[in-house]
Formats: sequence, structure tokens, C-alpha cells
Amino acid sequence: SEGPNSNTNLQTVSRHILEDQHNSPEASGDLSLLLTSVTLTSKFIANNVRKARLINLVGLAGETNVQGEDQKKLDVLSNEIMINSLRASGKTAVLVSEELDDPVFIEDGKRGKYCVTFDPLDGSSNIDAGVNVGTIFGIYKVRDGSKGDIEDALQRGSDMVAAGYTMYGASTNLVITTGSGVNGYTLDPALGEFILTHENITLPEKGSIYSFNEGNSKFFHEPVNKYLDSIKNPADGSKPYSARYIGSMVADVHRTLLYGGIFGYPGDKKTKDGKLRILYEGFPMAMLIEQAGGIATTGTQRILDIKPTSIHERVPVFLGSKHEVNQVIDFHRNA
Ligand code: AHM
Ligand code: MG
Repeated sequence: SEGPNSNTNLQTVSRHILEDQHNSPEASGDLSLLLTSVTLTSKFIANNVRKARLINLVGLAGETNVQGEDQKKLDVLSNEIMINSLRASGKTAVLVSEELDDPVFIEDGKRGKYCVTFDPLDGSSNIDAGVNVGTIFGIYKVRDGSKGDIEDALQRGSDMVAAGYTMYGASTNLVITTGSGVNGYTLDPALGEFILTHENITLPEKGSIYSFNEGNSKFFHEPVNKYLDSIKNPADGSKPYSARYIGSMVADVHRTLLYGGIFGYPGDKKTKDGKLRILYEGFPMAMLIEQAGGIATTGTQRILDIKPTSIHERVPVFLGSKHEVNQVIDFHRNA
């Protein structure tokens, strides 16, 4: 379809999702509208992240001393942006945010049929250094006949109808799945539109990068340390893996989607289920990774098979290329 005029025929995220949903059995347009609302929040948050970085620089130059406070407010601000926009979309019934202890139930008149779980600004400890941060989201349909209750947010990961993230980095990248592959879009700041730049992202079967916070390795369980040792000191004399760890899940997963390899945040002897939250970190990333041809596991169980029992529950995570993640599973099986 790419003729000589392809650069005058931009594939925006809204158009791409509309076309994609057009072919789906439930083409009501509601999910497209909801996703459009999510992409709008990402533009808004991207703008605030950029402004905050500028304020931070000004602060370092000694012109203001509010940088610390301003940075802190960014996750709260991002949360408010998302709650307001998702409520206003008229398509949601239940919202679960990392920033809020309790779910938000949307009132009569504004209520739609979707539940959205999200981390409005993940990796915020990286903000002050100007390192990539991101927004992560998962979308479910509420159960048949439900007006929106907590059970709608506690469905299995495999019940999600869409998931994605936006990475605020050198460029703003949006990566989405609606259950038929994964596509990536880049914000064109001049147009204010996300343009399709990474069509049908597919993970390499095998990579050469591992991404763990190895500072925690004294607490890691034996299968994890044995696996890490096996890739750093390969028995067959092959080249050891390279280490890359940003400490922003969105950035670490984004690199893994594009380059392959493995990202892990294991449960360990100190924290049974690790650090990452299942609803708005584990599940959405697991859906993206599987849709791109990879694997996402706790080490002993497929992440998307889990049925959560509380909204801020944590989950051990290993995700990435089939080759590496299968090896981690083998180490757990043989433990
Ligand atoms: P946050 O939600 O408080 O930002 O924490 C989540 C982040 C993830 O983005 C990242 O994968 C992880 O924490 C890094 O944790 P650590 O600093 O322990 O390596
Ligand atoms: Mg987080």
C-alpha cells in the first residue's frame, strides 16, 4: 500500500486503530474512542514531563529552588490527567491507578463498559536525571451485566482486550496491542499526532541482552542466580550476554521488544513477589510481549493466567525472547 506518496499519507494511531477495530467482531467503535482518549493523555503527560525537565534545569541553574517539589507532583498530575480524561470519555466504568489506594467507579451518565488499569508515570525515580519514564495501561471489558465493581478489575490477564505503554524519552513512543499483534507509534511534535513507525513488532527468538537489578542477587533464589551465571559464563565458551538495566520498566521492556533478550524482576528471599504490580505493570507488559511472540512468566506460571485477588498485588516477572525465558523456566523446573 506504500506508494510514492506514502509520506503524504500518514498512518496516525487513531486511523490505524479504527481500521484494525473495523475488522474485529465487536466493531462498536467504543474501544477505538477509549484508546484515542488514552493517546491524548499521553501527549498531555509527555508535555508535562518535558516542561518538568526544563524546570529542573532552571532549578539547577539556581533560579528556583522548587525543583524537588515540582518533580514529585508529576506523578500526581499525570494521574489526574488520566482520571479526568478516562472519565470524560464516557467509555469507562472502573479505573485502577497505581497512585490511588482504591478503584474509581464512574458515576451514572458517564459510565461505559471498560475497566482501565494504569500506572500514570512509571519509573518516576528516574525523572530528575532526565531518564526515560512511561505510562502503562491495561483495558478490560466489565463483566456481563456489571455496572462496574472491583471484580471487573480482578479478571485474569488473558481477559484484557488491549494493553500498551507510552515511553517519554528522546521521542515519545506509544506501543499498543488490541490482541492482534503489537504496533508502535512515535509522536510527531509538529503535528501533535502519533504516527505508525513500528508496524507489527516481533521479538527475536533469541537475544543477547539481560536486564535485571543484579544488586539484589544476594536475595535471589537459586534458579535465578544459576540462570544468570549460565549467561555470564556460558558453558560452551560462547560470548556472554550484555547487561542493560535502566530501572524504568517501560524503557527496559521497550528495548526488550525491539532487540530481544530477557527482562526480569524476580521474587526473592526478601520480597516474595518482587516489586512490580500485576494489574498495571505485569499484565499489560505480559500481553504485549506475548503478542510480539515472546513469553512472560513468574518462573513457574504464565503471568496472564493469574487471577489477582487485590488490585495492588505484586508479581515476579521474567519476560522476553522465547529462548531466554524458556531457559529461566527450565532452571525453575529443575530446581
Ligand atoms: P515505581 O512504580 O515506583 O516507579 O517502581 C516501578 C519501577 C519499574 O519501572 C522498574 O522496573 C523498577 O521499579 C525498578 O526497580 P529497582 O529500582 O528496584 O530496580
Ligand atoms: Mg510503577
